[in-house]
Amino acid sequence: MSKHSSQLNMFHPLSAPDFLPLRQLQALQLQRLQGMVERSYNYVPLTRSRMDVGGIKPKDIRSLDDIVHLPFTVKTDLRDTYPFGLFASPMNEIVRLHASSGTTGKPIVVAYTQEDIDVWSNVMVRSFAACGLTRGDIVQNAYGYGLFTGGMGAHYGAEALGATVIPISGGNTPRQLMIAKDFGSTAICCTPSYFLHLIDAAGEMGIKMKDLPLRKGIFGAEPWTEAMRQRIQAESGIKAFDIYGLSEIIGPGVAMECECQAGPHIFEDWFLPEIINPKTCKPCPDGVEGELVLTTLGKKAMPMIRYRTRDITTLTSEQCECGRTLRRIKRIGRRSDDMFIIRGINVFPSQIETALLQVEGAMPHYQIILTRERDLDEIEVQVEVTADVFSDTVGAMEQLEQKINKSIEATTGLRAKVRLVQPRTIQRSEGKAKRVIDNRKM
Ligand code: DLL
Repeated sequence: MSKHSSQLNMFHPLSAPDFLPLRQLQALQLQRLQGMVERSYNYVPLTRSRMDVGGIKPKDIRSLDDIVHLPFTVKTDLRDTYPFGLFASPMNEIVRLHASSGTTGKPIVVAYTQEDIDVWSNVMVRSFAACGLTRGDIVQNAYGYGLFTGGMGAHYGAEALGATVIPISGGNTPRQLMIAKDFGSTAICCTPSYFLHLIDAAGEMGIKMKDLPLRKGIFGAEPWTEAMRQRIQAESGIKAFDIYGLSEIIGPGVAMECECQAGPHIFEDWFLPEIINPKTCKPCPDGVEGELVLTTLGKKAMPMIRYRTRDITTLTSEQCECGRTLRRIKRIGRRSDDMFIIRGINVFPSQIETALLQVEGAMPHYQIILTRERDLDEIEVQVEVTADVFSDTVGAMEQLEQKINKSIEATTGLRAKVRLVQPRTIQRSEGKAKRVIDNRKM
C-alpha cells in the first residue's frame, strides 16, 4: 500500500479531498470557480459593475490563471454595502448571519445558506481530523458563541466529527478549569492568549495542567508566534495547533495544521489562495512573502472574489510529511494593518513577542503603548514577570529590563522603554488579545 493511501485510511472519511492529486484538485477548483463567478456576476451588483468596467465576463474564466483578471474585494466593500449588499441569495435561503466588529464603526455582516453551513462543517471536521481528533475526544469549545464565527464554527465541526462538544464559550476561567478537569476534556479550542491565561489561572488554583487529560489545543483567531507555541506546550503538556480563518471567507477552518505542526494547510478545494505584493497587487510565486488573497469556491450566500485579507504570509507547495496535497501557509504572524511605525521603523507586535519570549523570567503577557510627546514618538513595552522576579531585588529587575530591552533592539532595531509589571496587571481577554494601545494623536 502506498504511503498516500495508508495515510488516508487513518483519517476521517470527509478528509479525502485533503489528499487529491493536483490535477484533480485543480479541475475541481476551476469548475467551482466558474460557477462562483457566474453566480456573483448575476446576483451581486458590485461584482457585476466592477467586472463590466474591467471588460470581463464570467465566460472569460477559462483557467485558474484567469483569476488575475477578476477585481479584488476589500473590507471597505463590506462596510460600504452594509448590512446585506454583497449577498447573492435571497433572505429566505439564508439560514445564518454572523458579524465581525473590527476596530471602527459598523460591523461587517456575513451570511450562510444551508449549503454554506455544510461546507463550513466539512472544513472544520477536516481541521479537527488533521490534528488527530476523532470520535471519543471531548472538545471544550471556549471560542465565543454569538456573532463571532469561532464558537459556532468549531461547534458544528466537532459534532460532525462525532466528538463530544462542550459548548462552554469564552470566559469564566475558574469554571473552564473545573469543567476541563471534571468532564475530562481532551481538546480545547480558544485563542492562544486565552489559553495562556488558563495556564496562569490553573497555577493559582493549584491545578497542574499536565495532570489534566487535555492533550490538544486548537488555537487561532489572532497572531501568535512559534515561541509562544513552545511556551504553551512546555507549560501545559498539550500539543498546540494553529487554525486560521476569517469571517469574510467563512470563519475558522480556512486553513489548519496537521499533526506535523508545519504550518496550516489551506482547504484549497473550497478556498483558492493567492499571494500578492500588497503595494503593486502583482501575484507572488510560492515561497515569496506577501498578502494572502482568498476566493471562495463554494459560498452561495456571500461569494468572495479575490478578498484581500491583509494577512501577510507565504504559500508553500512543498510536500508535507502527512501526505496532504493541500498547500500550506506560513504561520500568520502579522497583518499589514497591525504594523505600527515608530521613529520611522516598521514594527509588528509579533516581533516584540518573539523578542521577549527569548528572555527567561518574562511572561508572554505584554502590551505595547505608543505615545507622542513634543513630536517625539515613545514606545513602552509592559511585560509581566513572575511573582518571584517581581519580589526580587531592584538590581535583578533592572537587569531583566535591560535583557528585554536588548532583545527588542536586536529584533526590531528599536530602543523601547521596558516596564516590568506584576503578574495579572495586563488586562486579559476572553477572545482576541489587544496588543497595541496607540495613544498618539495623529
Ligand atoms: O478570527 C475566525 C477564527 C475563529 C479563526 C477561531 C480561527 C479560530 P475574524 O474575527 O473575522 O475571524 O478575524 C479574522 O483574525 O484576518 C487574521 O488577521 C486573524 N487570524 C485568524 N486566525 C489566525 C491565526 C476569526 N491562526 C482575522 N493566526 C484574520 C494569525 C489569525 N491570525
